[in-house]
Amino acid sequence: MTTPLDAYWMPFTANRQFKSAPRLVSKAQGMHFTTPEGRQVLDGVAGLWCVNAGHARPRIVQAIQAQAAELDFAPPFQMAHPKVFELAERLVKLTPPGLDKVFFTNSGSESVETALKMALAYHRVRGEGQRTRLIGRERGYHGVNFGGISVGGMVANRKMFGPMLGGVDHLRHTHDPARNAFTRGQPEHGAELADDLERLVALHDASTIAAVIVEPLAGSTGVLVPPKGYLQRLRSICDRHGILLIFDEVITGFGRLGAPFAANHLGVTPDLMTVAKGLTNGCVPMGAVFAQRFIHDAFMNGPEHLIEFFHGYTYSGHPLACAAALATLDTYAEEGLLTRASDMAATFESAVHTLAGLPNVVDVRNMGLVGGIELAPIPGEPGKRAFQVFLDCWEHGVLVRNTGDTIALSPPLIIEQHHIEQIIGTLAQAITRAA
Ligand code: PXG
Repeated sequence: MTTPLDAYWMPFTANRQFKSAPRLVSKAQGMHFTTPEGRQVLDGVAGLWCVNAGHARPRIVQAIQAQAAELDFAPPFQMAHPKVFELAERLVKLTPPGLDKVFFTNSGSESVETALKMALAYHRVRGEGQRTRLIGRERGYHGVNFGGISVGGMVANRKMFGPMLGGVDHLRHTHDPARNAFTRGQPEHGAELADDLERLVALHDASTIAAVIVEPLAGSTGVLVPPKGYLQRLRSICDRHGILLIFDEVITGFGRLGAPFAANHLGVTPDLMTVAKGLTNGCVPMGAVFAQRFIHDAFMNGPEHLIEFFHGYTYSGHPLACAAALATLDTYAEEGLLTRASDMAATFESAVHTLAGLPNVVDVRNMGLVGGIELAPIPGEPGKRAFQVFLDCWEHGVLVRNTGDTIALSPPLIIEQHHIEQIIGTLAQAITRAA
């Protein structure tokens, strides 16, 4: 390495470990990264759950190049450019009926903050300003900003940062290995955990609760698949009490489970839905919040020259991001990628579950093109075994993701059988070596 590594403080990274043995990628194409030394690494995680159509897709590359030359920036407040409208219209055709309005952001974290603010302001504009309480879930991940870590439930993301937002409470998580370990697809047990919301209503009163936010499938915490009927039950409790339901679809959006969104796949429509990542195939930062028409319409009151929702980002609906997103949607449509995970799910499921008998594998979970392999921690050193497996796979040409002691897989949706075999084969050897 000739480039000094000192100045860059890396995000969500063991900086000292990394800088002692750097892992760099300098090119990417299709299912593979290439390292500066010219080594090919198969991408088992779509970059970071985002490169759903695979890397360097020509249509997307060309769209970004052309857009940079044509219109580099357009002010997003009191002004706009044509592609942002075109993109919004295209997107709401993919969402479940009712989610007809879309607000643009630049990341999943910003989408979450936006959705939480929309929920609070929605209740206020309709005269229920006392609904200020936000409910998240243990083990939830909703990005790293203050709203997101407040409703989130991963302790390492919370404990360093003070009291965070007030008036937040949490549902229990749905992980129940005693009853559900090694389930293929959605677990049988746990729908009743949605009743935690009834308990919180009994504790706080529904009139104080604005919204509940959950990931339909919790990714970052280590792939927790929703128990059968759980999200339906949450939906009906929200309906009963006038509480908004927010789905954080930052990783489940854009085909990960076999339909455009988990909401379509599971037949449960939230009131607000956050996305990012696969929206632009990871090429240009962009996020979005989909809102039910009734939420949007509640804001459309008062004098017409006044701003209805005091929120937005300099780069909301950035022209480069819009061009990338439009070309991404074209690529998804041309190749049927938003439903391809359902075609591949059975093959992927069988392959992932072959890891079940290996040393220290305590659970295997899967849904669509998402897999989670949970390992027994090394006593006294939580997270270390999965980190070893991650490093071993990287050295043997496969990129996987470790979180806690779980290995997560979320490959590009263009994956073929032989890629699945390579990922699982490499992982099996790495898990065996980590015993
Ligand atoms: N919500 C969810 C459900 C996410 O998975 C975010 C929000 C935040 O998105 P941004 O774009 O602000 O990072 C995410 C991000 C992992 C991992 O290891 C997953 C994410 C981020 C970092 C690591 O699975 N997802």
